[in-house]
Amino acid sequence: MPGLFITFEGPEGSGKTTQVELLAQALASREPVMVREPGGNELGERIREIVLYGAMELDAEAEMYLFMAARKQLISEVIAPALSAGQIVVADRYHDSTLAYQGGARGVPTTWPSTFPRPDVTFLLSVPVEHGLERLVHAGKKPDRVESESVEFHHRVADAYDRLAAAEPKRFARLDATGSKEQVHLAVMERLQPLLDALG
Ligand code: Z5A
Repeated sequence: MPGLFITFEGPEGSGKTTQVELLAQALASREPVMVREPGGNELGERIREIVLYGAMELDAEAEMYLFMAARKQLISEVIAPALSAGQIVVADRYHDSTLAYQGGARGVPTTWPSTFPRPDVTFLLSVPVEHGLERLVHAGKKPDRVESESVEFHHRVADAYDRLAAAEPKRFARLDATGSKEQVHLAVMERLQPLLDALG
C-alpha cells in the first residue's frame, strides 16, 4: 500500500503515547492520521471498555479475538483508506501487541492475518519491566485488567517483543527508551527521515 504506516510497541510505561504525541507534532504539516489501540472508533472504544475495564472473566482466546475484532474494524474504517490515499498513519499499539500479550504472555496461538497491513516501521520502545511499571505508578495511572497482571507476565511480554524484533529486523527499530523523552524522539526521527524523504 502507498502511504507510510508507523507503529509504536513496547511494555508498560515504555513511553509509547509520549512518543506518538511528539511525532504527531513533528509531522503536523503532513497531517498524519493518529490511532490508538484498542480504540479509535466506536467498536474499538466499546471493546476497550470490555477488555481493559470489564469485570467479567475473559477466556484468553476470546480476549485475543476481541482485540483483533477491534483492529479489523479500525483497519477497514481508518487505516486502509488512509494508506491507500497516501497518508501517514501512526498507531499507538497494533497487531504486535496481540502477538506479545495474548501470544507470548498468555500462550494463545497467534498469527498475522493477511488482511492486516504490515507496518513499514515498528518502534519497539525498550525499558526494563520494573522501570516501566514504576513510571506508571509515578504518573498515578490506575492499572487496567492487563496492567494488573504479575511482573512475570510483563517479563513474558517483553521477551516476546524481543523475539518479534529479532525475527523482523528490517521492520522493527528497537530503541533504548530509558533516555529522556527528547532523546528517544530524536532516535525516532533519525530512523524515519529516509522514509519521509522517500514520501516527498
Ligand atoms: N493490549 C493487549 O493485551 N493486546 C492487544 O492487542 C492490544 C493491547 C492492542 C492498553 O492499555 C492495554 O491493552 C495494554 C496492553 C493491552 N495493557 N497493558 N498492560 P493502554 O492503552 O491504557 O495503555 P498502554 O498502551 O499500555 O500504555 P502505557 O503502558 O500505560 O504507557 P505508555 O504509552 O507506554 O507510556 P506514556 O503514557 O507515554 O508514559 C508513561 C509515563 O512515563 C508518563 O508519566 C510519561 O510522562 C513518562 N515518560 C514517558 N517517556 C519517558 C521518558 N523517556 N523518560 C521519563 N519518563 C517518561
